[in-house]
Amino acid sequence: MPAFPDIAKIRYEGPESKNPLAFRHYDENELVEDKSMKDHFRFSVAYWHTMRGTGADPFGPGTMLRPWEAETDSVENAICRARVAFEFIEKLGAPFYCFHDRDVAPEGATLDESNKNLDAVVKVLKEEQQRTGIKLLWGTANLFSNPRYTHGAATSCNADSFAYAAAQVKKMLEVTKELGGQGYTFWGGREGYQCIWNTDMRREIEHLAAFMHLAVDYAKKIGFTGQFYFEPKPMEPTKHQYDFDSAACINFLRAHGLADHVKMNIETNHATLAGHAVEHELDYAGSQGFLGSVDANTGDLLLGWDTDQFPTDVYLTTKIMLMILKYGGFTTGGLNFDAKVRRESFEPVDLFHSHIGGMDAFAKGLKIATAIRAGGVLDEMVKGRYSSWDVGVGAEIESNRHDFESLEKYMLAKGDVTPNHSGRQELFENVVNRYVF
Ligand code: XUL
Ligand code: CO
Repeated sequence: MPAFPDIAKIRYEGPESKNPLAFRHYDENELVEDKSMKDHFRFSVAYWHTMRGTGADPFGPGTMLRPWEAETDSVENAICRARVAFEFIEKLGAPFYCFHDRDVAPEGATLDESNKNLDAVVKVLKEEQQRTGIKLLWGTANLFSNPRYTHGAATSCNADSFAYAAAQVKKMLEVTKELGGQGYTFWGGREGYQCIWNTDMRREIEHLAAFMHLAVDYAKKIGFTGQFYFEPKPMEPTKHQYDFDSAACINFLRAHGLADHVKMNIETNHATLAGHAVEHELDYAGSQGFLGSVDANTGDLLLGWDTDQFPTDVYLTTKIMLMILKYGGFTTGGLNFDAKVRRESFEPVDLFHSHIGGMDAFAKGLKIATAIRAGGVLDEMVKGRYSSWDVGVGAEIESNRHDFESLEKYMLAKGDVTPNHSGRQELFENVVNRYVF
């Protein structure tokens, strides 16, 4: 019995289409800069939101109508849900999905039972992957929901929490390898603290690094060659998360010998919570050689928490795609919709509307981004702004031909700095808008 009997495969119908269950801009086969849209985006569905989101919030219980869900969270129900997930992803036409261990299979009474539950569902996920050709973008482990992680996992004051988390990640690395997953994501969950008085920060950060090294070592041991990612998030659930933003994460990776093994998974809403724009986070990670993957969503700028909404703003998707293209496009990574439908959007069809809207917004953003690149005006203007570095003293400094004494001599002879170029921010904004409308 299909879970979405009235919904056929979502097709591209073009910009004039009024069909709410069709793409207007996302045509997976269309070539843009010599690459199909499908390969540019590598869209992924997040199992935890799309299949497990209930719509619960701090003020009330879940609202989602999901006729395929049974009352109890059994392995049988998890298997039925996995089949529904693949019906959904296949009809949507997304090539990838992502999940945490506890999203796909219920936690058992013991670690051993949890592992067996996971194995039973993974068998079905593998079957469904083979049937549909849908692939696993990355796997991860839920190291934050169970009360055993109240103080965090790798950064907990309780060494047993670290050990339990290690066992969970060990299992998920095996599962991710079994499913041909192209990556593995560390998201801090509760890796941070609430109160400085009860916290040994140096020790906690060293434990986090040790944990990642153990994961890298185990991946090597079992032959898992996927890319590791670290996902920054500045707050929620703890007040001070150690993985605050790209800069903090990259510093941590470099300081602890992890730079060759781990790249960044940048999420829009997490960037906003850090007081950054996502393009800042992407440019920072990309310019440092750490850009790996993207959790595509958006936050509500008036609410100020992690609302995980579907992205529909073409300025946002244009900026993201400009950065992805600037750094050479995805290799192992992709655009994972770490986004959920609103509590009020409780019907199954809303899952389609939300993903279709996000995919179309990215398709339009990609087209605008490639037009900006092809036009070349923006690049030329940026280059012009830095032209003092292309000749004379600028070029000499860049090629290490100066020291403080020679620069002092140069300035004593020259006298003072003459302001050269206006920043022309308004003109830059207008140039971008030429391509948007
Ligand atoms: C939480 C979040 C996670 C990670 C994966 O805010 O973004 O779902 O993406 O653990
Ligand atoms: Co995320």
